[in-house]
Amino acid sequence: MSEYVKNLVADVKAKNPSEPEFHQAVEEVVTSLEVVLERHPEYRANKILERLVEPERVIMFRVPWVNDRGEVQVNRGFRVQMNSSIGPYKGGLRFHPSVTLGILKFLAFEQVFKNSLTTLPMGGGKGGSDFDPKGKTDSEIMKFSQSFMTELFRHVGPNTDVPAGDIGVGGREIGYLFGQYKRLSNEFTGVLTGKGRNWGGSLIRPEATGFGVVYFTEEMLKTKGTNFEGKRVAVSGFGNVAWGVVQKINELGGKVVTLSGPDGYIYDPDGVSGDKVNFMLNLRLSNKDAIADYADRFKVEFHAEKKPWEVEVDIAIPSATQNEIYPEDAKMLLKNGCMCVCEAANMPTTLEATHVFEDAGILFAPGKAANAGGVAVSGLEMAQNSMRYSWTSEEVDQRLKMIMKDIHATCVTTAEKYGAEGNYVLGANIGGFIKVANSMLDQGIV
Ligand code: 2IT
Repeated sequence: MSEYVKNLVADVKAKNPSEPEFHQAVEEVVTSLEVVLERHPEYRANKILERLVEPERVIMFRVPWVNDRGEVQVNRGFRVQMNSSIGPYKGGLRFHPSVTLGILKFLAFEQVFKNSLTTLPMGGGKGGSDFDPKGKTDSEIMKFSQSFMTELFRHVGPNTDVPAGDIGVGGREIGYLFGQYKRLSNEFTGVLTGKGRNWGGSLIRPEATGFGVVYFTEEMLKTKGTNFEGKRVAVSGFGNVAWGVVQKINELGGKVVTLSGPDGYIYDPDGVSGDKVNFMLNLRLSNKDAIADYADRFKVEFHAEKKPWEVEVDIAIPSATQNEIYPEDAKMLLKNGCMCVCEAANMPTTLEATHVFEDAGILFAPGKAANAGGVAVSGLEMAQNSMRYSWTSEEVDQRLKMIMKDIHATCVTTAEKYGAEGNYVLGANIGGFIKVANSMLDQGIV
């Protein structure tokens, strides 16, 4: 690491204590950027990196609401507006008890590069709350979402900041948030993406993250002359992203043999297909945040408190949350012959585990490239809303496929250009960075 990058990372740590995930995301990106900084002194001279690690704006607010028993509840709400150099802030909302400012800053930071990679004009942001949907009733989720939007509405808008879903926020929550925004602003507008298909949502948005990940993985496999046919795949999570991943892998002839939740993982040697895929959707809607019911229902193995990375598979697609693959998990995957790891979640692999994969030379793609299909179709939803028009599923899917191919090509050619052939982490970080950095240069010191 150069002195400059070392000092930059040290400054970020000193200035943002107790935000380890943010430090991790920054360290990964700026380390990849060293070669670019050498070739382009103007980035350093204009303090592009120092500006990138400082959010343009952070909004924190109280979210008071009343539960079904009449008790007053107080949660914390956030929106991190990270960077708007290439478009309005864009990024999801996460409702989960683990949400802190640091978690959202890491996600917003990642989102800046991810959105740049999509080829669409979107800046980066992220928001959410420490609200725990687990065990809540539908009416409690509605009341919370309405209170959350009662403050957020003054900070967002179709040309300012366009939130969407993330963990704990799906079509149902987006509906409640949208209803409240419309009521407060007296405007029917594309302020959120992931909307219902009857009221401005894009077809394929619910599946887009998962489908995009699989299209990206297909491109990676192609570089090794292979495909999904007959491949065994370990998937973690069971939510919206995993659901899209499973569907598309089935279509392409692969077999998903694991799913996981905070309670453990299930091993289904016959593959998650048919009715089992619909079952996943109902599990998420049940607000139980557990996978054990799948094992009961379909009579398969359940491994309590364990992660799926101990199963013998060809491909691993972590689709749950950050930091779920540690070096020991990475080594286990390699030992069992895994040849490709594609991140569907945001930063599911620790820095150390990433190095294990890199040293082994297997195919490894970072989330900011591989899972960009979700936000890409959000961008397409914004385009359709602006036109007051909607495209067919085929049209949206076709565009999604093209975008994922583009992102893959950007990663591959950028890595080659900077002397790191096959390094998707470097390719994605540099590829995402250049467009944002040049736009910042164009727009002056702001
Ligand atoms: O992590 C992500 O890219 C998302 N949660 C989707 C963001 C979006 O605006 O669609």
